[in-house]
Amino acid sequence: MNDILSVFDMLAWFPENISTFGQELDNLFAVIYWISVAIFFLTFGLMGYFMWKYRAREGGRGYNYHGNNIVEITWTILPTILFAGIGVYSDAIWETTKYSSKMPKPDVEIIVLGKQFGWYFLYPGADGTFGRNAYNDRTARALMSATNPFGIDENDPASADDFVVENQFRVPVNANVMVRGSSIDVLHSFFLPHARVKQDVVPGTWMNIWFNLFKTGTYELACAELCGGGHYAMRAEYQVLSKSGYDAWLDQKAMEKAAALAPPAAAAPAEGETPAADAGTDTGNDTGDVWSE
Ligand SMILES: [Cu+2]
Repeated sequence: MNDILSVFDMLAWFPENISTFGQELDNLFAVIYWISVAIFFLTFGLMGYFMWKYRAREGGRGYNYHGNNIVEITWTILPTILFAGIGVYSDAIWETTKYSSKMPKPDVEIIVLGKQFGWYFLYPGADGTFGRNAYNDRTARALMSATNPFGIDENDPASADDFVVENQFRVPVNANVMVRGSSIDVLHSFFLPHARVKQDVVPGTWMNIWFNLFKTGTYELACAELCGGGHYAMRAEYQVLSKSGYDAWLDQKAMEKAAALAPPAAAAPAEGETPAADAGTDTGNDTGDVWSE
């Protein structure tokens, strides 16, 4: 019997669960899945049986049939009870995963922006606090640009260690991670299959997404909303790191940012390396050399 059932068990196709609330979600999924399997065989089995029983026969006569109140009331009430029951059963896990008021106190906060076709992440750095940006201050939206998608106000001292990465998502293990998600163009869906997280991100508003992952490793991050021609490429890997590994990564990023902001003393152009020296390499491409004329 188990061998027969395992043929239909698509639940085995799920990726490994690494989320604290994942098992509860998988149980809900399993209940709905097996109810669907049972109803599928019941309805199609009956349909096949009746097709055979009432098949065309020599001398058979069709007759008009104007419904049956008992049957119609039954097939209205039974699904109503079934769907209401699934609704009540799933409410607890829905509250746990999606209600902002029920989310645990975050250990780590990250801001994510979907874009065609990738993901920008803003980390608060080692101090764990974001400086002024478009998420926490609407007026900072004026600072948003292609090179500053989060509208970070670098004049705010708290912004000094805030850093942005593209398609490089890192979270610590065994921590309540709160992600504030939005999009800079169209609808995207922030999908972490192993973490059992899937949340649409919508331009113009912020969605709260939380999870707590109990296993370190490298996993898949994908966009689960058909968002344009490059949708297929909107995937990346993310890492669940040990606490020390995560802190080391934050320190490394802070150093990289400090180096990038430092005065470019060593990078000063050498003599003879003026823009004019490039003139001879002009390819004739109109969009190439913005410095000419
Ligand atoms: Cu997308």
